Amino acid sequence: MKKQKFIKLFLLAILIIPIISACSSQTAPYKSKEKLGPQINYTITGIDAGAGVMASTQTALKDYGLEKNNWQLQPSSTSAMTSTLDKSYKNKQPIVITGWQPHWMFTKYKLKFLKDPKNVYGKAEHINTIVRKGLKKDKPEAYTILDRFHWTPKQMSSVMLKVNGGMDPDKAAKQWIKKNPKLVQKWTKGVKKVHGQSLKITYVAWDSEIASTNVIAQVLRDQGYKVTIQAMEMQPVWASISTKAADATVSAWLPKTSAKFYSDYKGKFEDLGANLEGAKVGLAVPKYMTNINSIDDLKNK
Ligand code: PBE
Repeated sequence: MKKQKFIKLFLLAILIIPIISACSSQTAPYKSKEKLGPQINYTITGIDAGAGVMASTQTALKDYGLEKNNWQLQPSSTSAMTSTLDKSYKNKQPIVITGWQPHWMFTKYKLKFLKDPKNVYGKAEHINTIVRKGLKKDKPEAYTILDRFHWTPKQMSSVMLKVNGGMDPDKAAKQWIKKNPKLVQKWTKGVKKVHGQSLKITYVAWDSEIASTNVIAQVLRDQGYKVTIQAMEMQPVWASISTKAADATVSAWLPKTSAKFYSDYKGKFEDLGANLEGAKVGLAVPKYMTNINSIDDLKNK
């Protein structure tokens, strides 16, 4: 008798515990009348620790007095952050993320950047093309095309959305190039084809940089270069250009996000200017969090 009772209780426990924990871990829908902090355990959902937006967010936690009010930044990865965002968004739950544009998350979800009165993240960013010293002399054709490479956030987003939809980045790049012959021609006009020359481009595998790097790599392949692209963390990207282990990167978010590397490697690279303007980095929340519109609101509301 006792044994059967024990087995029944044990089975019941196995059944119930997961349900209870699921319920308890389940964040309730956003309550605009209650303070936000307790609803999300004072946690901002971040990405890879080496990203510039993470460093800026640590600064924001201090400058906005959030750190001393228990707020913390949870490092993870872009994919982990966007899947958490997806779950929260579908259940109208509260969430604060480290966001940036261009990025498909702003197309897929109705998100808003939080106002940043202390200008920690900067108003807008531009993405610059950085090449190794001597590239102009050694590979003038590549140098010219990299110098001319310039497109818009909308154009970058169209490639990113294809990749986010499951298309291979290389294929998405080829499709975009086929659909935008006039613009690509502006980058390659009068540049002679090359043969048997290789080129190495490094980047950080953020969705935005996967799009830009695959597009410029394919344009340079169409010019005759044997192009290899290699993904790595932010600091190694800058080191690869400064040590001439690589020829170029098109992933320098400036003036704030990559400021540290720009000054650390000053004089050891050539900056060819912006290949995209109108980018933005900051803290973002779903628009259904009607009460939260400024970084200050994280503390006060
Ligand atoms: N990002 C995307 C990068 C730059 C590109 C915003 C994640 C960063 O934070 O460094």
